[in-house]
Amino acid sequence: LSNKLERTLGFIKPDTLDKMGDVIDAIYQRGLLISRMRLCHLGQNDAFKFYEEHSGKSFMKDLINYVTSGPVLAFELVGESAIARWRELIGPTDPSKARSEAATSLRARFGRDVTHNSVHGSDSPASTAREVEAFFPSTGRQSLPNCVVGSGCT
Ligand code: DGI
Repeated sequence: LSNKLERTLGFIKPDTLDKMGDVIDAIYQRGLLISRMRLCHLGQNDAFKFYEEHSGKSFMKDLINYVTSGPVLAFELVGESAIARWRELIGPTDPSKARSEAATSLRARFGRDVTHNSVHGSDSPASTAREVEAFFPSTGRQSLPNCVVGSGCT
């Protein structure tokens, strides 16, 4: 590992957990490493807080229903330019756009539509910091209190 490491936060959305192996393989092939991982079933409040920048948008309800429909597999990735590399690997938000512009991306391969787009990735250092803290809270801080799968794991 070089010393110019960056981290980012990603997760596999509920309907794509059966592609966990393919996603992990793509992460490895892209030269990124998984430093922390957690299976977590988000509650409505957790999901709303995570996506609060989109509150009021027309797609918010569908988004919350989707990401709370089952467990997500969240991970912290490390590597050089990890944020940009992971965003590139996941592809455009809309899988149909991904299929025409980035056919090998994860959203092109596994996304169904713009709501059900299979994976998440932080888009900036600021969102990375906030999102890593949401899934992997610092000692003593309670986060995602409604997370019912994987809570209490060490
Ligand atoms: O960073 P992204 O996940 O690529 O996109 P984002 O942060 O702008 O939006 C978060 C999620 O919200 C995205 O993964 C899917 C959903 N979303 C965004 N824009 C639309 C949308 N869903 C629908 N149905 N329509 C949209 O225009």
